[in-house]
Amino acid sequence: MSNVTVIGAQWGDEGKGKIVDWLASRADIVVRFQGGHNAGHTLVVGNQTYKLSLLPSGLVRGKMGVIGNGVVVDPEALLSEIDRVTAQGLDVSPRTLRIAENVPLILPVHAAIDRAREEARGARKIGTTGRGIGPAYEDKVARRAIRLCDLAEPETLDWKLDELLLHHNTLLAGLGAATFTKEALLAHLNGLAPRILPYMEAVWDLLDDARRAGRRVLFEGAQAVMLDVDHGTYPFVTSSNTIAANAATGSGVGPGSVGFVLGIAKAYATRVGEGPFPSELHDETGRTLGERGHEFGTVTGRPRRCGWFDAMLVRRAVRVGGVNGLALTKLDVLDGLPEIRICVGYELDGRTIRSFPSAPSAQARVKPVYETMEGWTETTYGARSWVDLPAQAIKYVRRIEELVEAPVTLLSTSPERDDTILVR
Ligand code: 2SA
Ligand code: MG
Repeated sequence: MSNVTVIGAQWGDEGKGKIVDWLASRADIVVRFQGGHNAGHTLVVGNQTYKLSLLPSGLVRGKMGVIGNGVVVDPEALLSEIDRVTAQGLDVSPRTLRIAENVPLILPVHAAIDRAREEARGARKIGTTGRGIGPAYEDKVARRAIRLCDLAEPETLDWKLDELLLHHNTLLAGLGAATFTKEALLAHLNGLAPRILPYMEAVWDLLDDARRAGRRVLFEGAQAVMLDVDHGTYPFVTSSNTIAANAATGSGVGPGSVGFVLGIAKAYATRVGEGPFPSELHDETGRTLGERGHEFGTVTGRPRRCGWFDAMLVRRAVRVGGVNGLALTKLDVLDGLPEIRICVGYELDGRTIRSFPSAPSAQARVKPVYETMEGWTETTYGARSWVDLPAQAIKYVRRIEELVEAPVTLLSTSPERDDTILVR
């Protein structure tokens, strides 16, 4: 196996954690390249359930984990996650985890702004995770971010915090929220620095050495294409590029290292937070999907909105994400439904269109166009081979392949790692 990059092909929570875990056993290094502790990856290994936010999933399999420069790291959240999984028996140490020296940090001030802004937006809120992700990325682009390497230089930290607070305290005061003092932030960072600095590394160098040595790298995406800051349903998106191209920029490797791009898609659709969702169901079927699929946010516990598989949005994710093959998850949640629908286009002002519009009011006006298929009565839960699947389920998978114009290469039939069918 060459390198593989895993990305979400819908709005996140497609079950990337399990697939990454399955692939991690075949890789040497697992790299996170974007997002932060807004991500939530659930891994079930035997009778242990690991809920990871910031840590690369490969650590669960004893593989080296790398946090690339494209991530935003909340040092406090990272250290408490390390403590939590260490208590579960994982080995997380500077031997197994490396963090890019140029990674921007999320400070308490970022989460405060994230929440104050969401509150100020009221009905127009984005529905963020409130973790400070957006404000931290803004600081990176605005060239005022505190980066991991700054923790090793007290004099740099001092003037950078002045600059940062000049900006953010003005904003917080404007929003009617409490401001921060430099002393408090300095104490916060200096308290965390001794524990986090030992993980610091020039990961671009480490990853290129790995490439030259023929080691296999797995890039682990968080969130999904429809939440990409450029290609998603803007402004209801996260603040990073979630597509495979960012695996290169977000970790400091050349584009050739991205390798095979595996898009993960759920057999239906879910979304947490606000924003357009043309195939959303507000009826009993929607509630059934949510209950059977245990559709609650890993990080925030928010119930996820549920709906039918939107083939046109996944087709778009395939195209802009550079997806070579899809892993389809949670097919079993559809078991027993008398009929299943697939969104195959949209109706906008009486016209049928295939591509979801970009302008907000057009997005609000589109209606889904469905194709209906007969369901299956048998269970697909835990199936480990293609021949174990009901004929109608196979038909559903094949129809998805045709519509999204990409092959389904993996099928996941339960949270257990071994309940995975390699289709080709
Ligand atoms: P943010 O916090 O700025 O990244 O939020 C912006 C939008 O991105 C969405 N978003 C997510 N959507 C699905 N899953 C995510 N991770 C957690 C999980 C979510 C949770 O894996 O379950 O626990 O609620 C995730 N992270 C960000 C978010 O809903 C906004 O629409
Ligand atoms: Mg998740």
